[in-house]
Amino acid sequence: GERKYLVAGNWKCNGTLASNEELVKTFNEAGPIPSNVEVAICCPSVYLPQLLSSLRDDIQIGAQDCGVNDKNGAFTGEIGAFQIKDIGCDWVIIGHSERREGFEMPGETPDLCAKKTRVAIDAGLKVMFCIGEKKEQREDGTTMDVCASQLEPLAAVLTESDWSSIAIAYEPVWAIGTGLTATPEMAQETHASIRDWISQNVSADVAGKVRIQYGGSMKGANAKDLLEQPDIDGGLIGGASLTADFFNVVNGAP
Ligand code: 3PY
Repeated sequence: GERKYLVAGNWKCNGTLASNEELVKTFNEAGPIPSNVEVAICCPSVYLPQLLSSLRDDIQIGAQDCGVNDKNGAFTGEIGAFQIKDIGCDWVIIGHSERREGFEMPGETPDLCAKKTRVAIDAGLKVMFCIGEKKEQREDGTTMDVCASQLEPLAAVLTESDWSSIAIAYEPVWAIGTGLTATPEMAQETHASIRDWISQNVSADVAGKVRIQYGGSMKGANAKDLLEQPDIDGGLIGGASLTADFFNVVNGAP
């Protein structure tokens, strides 16, 4: 197809200098990356310099979030998109469901996720923008309403050309960290609906070009069946990106 697969690891809050060194060695020795696949690793921000200096050049590197501030300033604890770009990263994940949900703090709103995306794109980063429904919402049949409500504020802050810097990561929340995976057919159906939404609300051209990654317990054992679906253009990989199995996903693209 016209879209290159995008397989990205999301390490979440895992790793130490020592364990990263091991994993980098594993990935660096894992053999060639197929020419129809783009690969990225999004690690905890403190370890970005470690990966930038040690991970093979054909794996891109990204952060897992950025601040909403677009310049230096009094934002204690924040990391600016311009800083992520400054040290040499290509990507940032925005709006992962774990951040939308919140930890000990209130979670991120759809508007905040959209604003961060604007700031990240202006800083020259590419964004993996996560969307997806919770279990009750799938059961209620509102999956696509939820996805649309997350895409609307995004579409509102992007010009048509900005979309070349966006990948959409569809991650059904009930499949994250649970070991449950959407069946390839279920995932394909939602991916097709998301592409259709983009076609209706942005343009057919953008819909044809934008990559829609699947996320949620994707691993070597299920990657091939997912990646064979016509509207699944890659993955955002949690747990399996912390092991050699990540390369089974990379090599699972048809
Ligand atoms: C998962 O694989 O569970 C993820 O959340 C990837 O982002």
